Amino acid sequence: MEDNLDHIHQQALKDLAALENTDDLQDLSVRYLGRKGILTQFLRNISKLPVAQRPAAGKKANEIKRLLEKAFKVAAEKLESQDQAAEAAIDVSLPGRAVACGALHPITQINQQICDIFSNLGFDIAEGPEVESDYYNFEALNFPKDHPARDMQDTFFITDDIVLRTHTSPNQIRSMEKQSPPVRIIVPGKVYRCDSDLTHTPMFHQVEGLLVDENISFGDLKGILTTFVHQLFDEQTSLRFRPSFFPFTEPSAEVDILCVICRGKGCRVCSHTGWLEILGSGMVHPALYENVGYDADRYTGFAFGMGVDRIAMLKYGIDDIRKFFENDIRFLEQF
Ligand code: 2NL
Repeated sequence: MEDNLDHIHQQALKDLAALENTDDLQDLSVRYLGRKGILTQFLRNISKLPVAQRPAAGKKANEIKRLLEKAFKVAAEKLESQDQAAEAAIDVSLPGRAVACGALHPITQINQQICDIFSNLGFDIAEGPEVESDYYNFEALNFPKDHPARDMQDTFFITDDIVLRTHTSPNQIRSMEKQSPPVRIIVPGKVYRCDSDLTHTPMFHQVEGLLVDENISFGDLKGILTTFVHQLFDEQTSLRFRPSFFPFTEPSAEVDILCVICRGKGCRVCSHTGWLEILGSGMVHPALYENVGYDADRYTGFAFGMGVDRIAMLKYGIDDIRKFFENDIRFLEQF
């Protein structure tokens, strides 16, 4: 009988120790000490014991009841303070944490805008390798060996014959080798030149374009590039074509746009000229047609090239190109 009581006592203490919340404590209290609880039941049944056993059993049962009541009280206090600590750790009045949301890099955005404009004008997108042979990067583009024009490009050489492409033009050569005119392509991609300062990084992004067909004139070049500038900036952005030199075009022209900051009045960004240079262009040099097997008497065409990073700097008013590559989220989030 007394063993039985000890067993109830021990079991109750074990159950108490395993408790995790106040609701379960309530249930457990009812199970042992409630009106129909195990211990209460035991006390009631004492009257059915032989008379000699009753006083000892009653005494022991009451003592265990008292001990258990105390243990339940201690457990209740412990659980209560645990609940309070948990509530304090979670401040439900705080605003929720914002989910970090990624965005396209400003250069990617401008690159896509440029490609979209030319796609709508009927150009296909062509892409190719960043490691090129001397032939595709220079020779086929009418840079003769040892010609000083190669120095213009600050080339990274991998071997005497293999380079990091200094422009995306090698892909236009590959495209012309693969298909006959009409050719209308736009070639975006990373290019490499050994140059580094406020406005130059050793890797930058270029978009070049090429259109070859019968009866293509410098007027077509001006028309396409004017439409492009008006769509990328706005209709009020005038263009100016200045004579220039590239080995792969003849004649060649550099294209300036009216300064997007001061609208021609003169400011720091345009070095007080009122104009900003944004692309190089020209009529494809006939020597290139020889190299790709086109009939230079039948076909003419124009080509152009622009630096995406430089255009992104102008559009967003950024004065240090290196900001694009530092991956500072506070800078990148603004676009
Ligand atoms: C610039 C100048 C230019 C081209 C790139 C080209 C390509 C072929 C044939 C002829 Cl396959 N031309 N590309 C033409 C003129 C200028 O880029 O300042 N780029 C940042």
